[in-house]
Amino acid sequence: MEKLDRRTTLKLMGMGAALLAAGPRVFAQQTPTADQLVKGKNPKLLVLSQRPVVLETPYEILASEPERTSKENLYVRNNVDLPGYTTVEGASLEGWKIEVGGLVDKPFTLEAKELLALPQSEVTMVLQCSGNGRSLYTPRTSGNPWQRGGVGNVTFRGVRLKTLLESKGVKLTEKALFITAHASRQGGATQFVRSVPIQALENALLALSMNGEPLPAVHGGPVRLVFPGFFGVNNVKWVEKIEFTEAENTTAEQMPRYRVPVIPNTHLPFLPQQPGARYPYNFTNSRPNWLVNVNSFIFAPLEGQTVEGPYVRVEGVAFNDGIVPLVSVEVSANGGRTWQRAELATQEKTFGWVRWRATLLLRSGEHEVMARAWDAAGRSQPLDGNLAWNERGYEYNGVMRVRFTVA
Ligand SMILES: Nc1nc2c(c(=O)[nH]1)N[C@H]1C(S)=C(S)[C@@H](COP(=O)(O)O)O[C@H]1N2
Ligand SMILES: [Mo]
Repeated sequence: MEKLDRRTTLKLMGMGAALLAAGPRVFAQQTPTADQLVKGKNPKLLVLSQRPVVLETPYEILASEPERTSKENLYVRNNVDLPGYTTVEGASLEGWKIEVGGLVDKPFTLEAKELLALPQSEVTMVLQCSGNGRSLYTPRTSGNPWQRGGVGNVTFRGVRLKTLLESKGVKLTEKALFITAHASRQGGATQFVRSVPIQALENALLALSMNGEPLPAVHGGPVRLVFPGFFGVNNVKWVEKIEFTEAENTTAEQMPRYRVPVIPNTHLPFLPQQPGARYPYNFTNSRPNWLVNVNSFIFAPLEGQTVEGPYVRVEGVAFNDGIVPLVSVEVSANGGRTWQRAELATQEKTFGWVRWRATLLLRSGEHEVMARAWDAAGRSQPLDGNLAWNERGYEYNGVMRVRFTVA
């Protein structure tokens, strides 16, 4: 007891001395804003973690950019920081090399700047952390407490991985079942490795730019391997090595992290857990956070707003993995008893989010509106998102509800 007290006293004295020495600035240093952690970010982004850097887009800021998320506002999720890559400015391609190997007939090493001379392709896609919405699970799970702002809609441009392989005359062998990408370890960064199924090669892109500007260093510049339709974690920033492999890699980002429980070889998208229960993750009783599940967000009205009635415009965005088109978004103002179809901006399949809007006739007073998207494969969102509760809090896609007042 006495020992503890003495230690506590000494610690407090130390803190006091530090405060005196540093003056009021010490408070600013203890809670850096997003722009202090990553140059060029909106200072209003929420700092979920300083090291590694994790920044969430506040929901009203996300909703203010319904077409495309700007580099200033896009969320950041580092598991591993790459020292020096903490700005929204681009990063130099000079000297950056990418090794391509594994189960191919001719492994090769590429000077990343060679990519500039190959045909370029563009894709607009949802970049979403599989932990997005995690804080809506109860009881609380492990991991960064994302609300709904671990997501954005961005346009990547670069060279398709397929195009690169063709330009080098490189062929995969039959045993190549996964694409395993490794991030740079320069500056002492620990490894970050992720595997996706070989089918992801179809749309894989070595991205050099985002939203028409050099790919921001913090978002993986100078080169990032993106897989449209796949959750954030699979889109390896600062890519340095691409291997074609027979199996998923076995580092922590692949197992046990970034997975959800399943019954092997069934259609069930996840195996419901007793909320709060632990799970013995292995390669067969769980699957990785790969394809993005169907989701939709209400961007207007926002929670707590007061709007004019009786005709109220409700709008937002919806998306899926881009494998089949979305077919509808429905809204309900009576707790799901009846649903009204919203108008969708497009019914083409796309990796980007699709805007939708509906006009509801609402009397004055308080209302709760829900939105739910459906795709052509019949996939939708659970009314109770907690059904998918899993101990690491991944892949939340419960129907969103917004409460507001009609004047
Ligand atoms: N090299 C590297 N790539 C990475 C990560 C990382 O820590 N290191 N984090 C992944 C995760 S979990 C997500 S959600 C996205 C976040 O992308 P962003 O920071 O560009 O928004 O990057 C993925 N790619
Ligand atoms: Mo993530």
